[in-house]
Amino acid sequence: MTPDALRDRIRDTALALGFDAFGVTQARLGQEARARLADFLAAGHHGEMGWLAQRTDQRGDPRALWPDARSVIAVGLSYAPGEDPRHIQQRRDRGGISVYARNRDYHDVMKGMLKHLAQAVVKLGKTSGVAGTPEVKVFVDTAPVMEKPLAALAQLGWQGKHTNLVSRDHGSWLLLGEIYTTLALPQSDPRAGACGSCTACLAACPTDAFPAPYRLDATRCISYLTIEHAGPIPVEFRKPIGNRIYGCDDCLAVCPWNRFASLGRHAKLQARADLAAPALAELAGLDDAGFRALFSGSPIKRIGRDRFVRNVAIAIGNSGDRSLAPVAGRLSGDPDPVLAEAAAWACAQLSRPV
Ligand code: B12
Ligand code: SF4
Ligand code: SF4
Repeated sequence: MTPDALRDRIRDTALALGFDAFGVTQARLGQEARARLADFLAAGHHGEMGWLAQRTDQRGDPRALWPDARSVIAVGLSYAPGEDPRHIQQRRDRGGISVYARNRDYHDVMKGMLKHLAQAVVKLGKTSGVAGTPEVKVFVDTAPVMEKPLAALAQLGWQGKHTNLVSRDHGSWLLLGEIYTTLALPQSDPRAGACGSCTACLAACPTDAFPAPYRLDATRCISYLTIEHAGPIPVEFRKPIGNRIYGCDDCLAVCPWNRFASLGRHAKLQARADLAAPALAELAGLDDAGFRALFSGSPIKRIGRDRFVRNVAIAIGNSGDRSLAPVAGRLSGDPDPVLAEAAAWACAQLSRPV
């Protein structure tokens, strides 16, 4: 089998397994990506995500992570929603959960599929006539891997001004995963696509988290503030957060390339009915056991009840719905001091004259 034919067989297998995007690049990142990572860290834009500043040699170079790696297979799963997720912002007694987190944890979904694809890569590699048994390692999100620049090199799309990968076929709604392999596979053919003069995502950000196009100050991003940040949410961001209780999609949702995306076909990544527009009053009543039961198998489980209900308290403060004042009042006596303070802030917001 020629190397091109081998790559195409792997691509066909990936698509048959349910992946929506596939590409191959060499196990190498340019100096530019490393320099940009260094700039991001030097500016402190990673905030409390100290793990981003560790193992930067491996993050910036696939071969520093695994010296035997020769190629990177990059794949994407579409989670394109059926409607504009920002609609929930009009329903202020409800909480807005970002699109990727409304059902099963994509890490689990993607990892299972990647393992099947990796087995197929080994099998196809062995039958293709290359010497020895090919080796593979699979990654999704949490490893020291710069997934966006690698996916861009593998021609899945390009990094948009909101910094995420934009695909011609799936807009801004692709989740990424990779297989590093010892197989030498040919690079995927280049595909056109670019942001051009568009700046819609930069203008759409409620917290001004983009100091410049292609640069994100994560410490201002609602995704960081509601998911990664453990302490009190700085007061300047509380109003702009609105009713977003886990992550944010505004910069993704405005992208004009989403026009070409058809609804994601993975049932496990489509919104669960009870998480599409959950009532803030009900979420505020969750104790630890209730939280774990509601979010079993969901990525939200990772942040724990206290941080999640802290976010719910901020959303209650922004609801303008005085019937929620007793709910906030109860939470202001919570044993978790960060949650109690957020709830006290919410009470103060709701008692203000309108
Ligand atoms: C840390 C992290 C976050 C942080 C920081 C985000 C960030 N942009 O860095 C926070 C918590 C804020 C976050 C939020 C989200 N994340 Co996130 N996150 C990551 C993670 C773990 C690492 C990203 C990273 O390396 N950041 C460091 C900086 C340096 O990297 P960078 O953004 O690529 O920076 C580049 C640009 O600044 C660029 N650059 C600078 N100047 C210029 C100039 C030009 C001309 C160009 C072209 C580029 C350029 O160069 C840098 C290096 O390439 C990745 C998974 C992974 N292992 O890669 C997921 C990942 C990026 N996240 C993902 C998602 C889905 C999200 C959210 C949409 C979730 C949500 N709905 O709330 C938001 C989107 C917010 C946003 N606009 O980025 C997906 C994105 C998929 C995609 N299509 O790109 C990833 C890839 C996870 C996955 N496996 O699918 N995330
Ligand atoms: S996810 Fe939301 S807060 Fe973060 S950069 Fe995008 S629009 Fe801004
Ligand atoms: S909204 Fe516009 S600028 Fe932002 S990523 Fe999409 S095309 Fe690029």
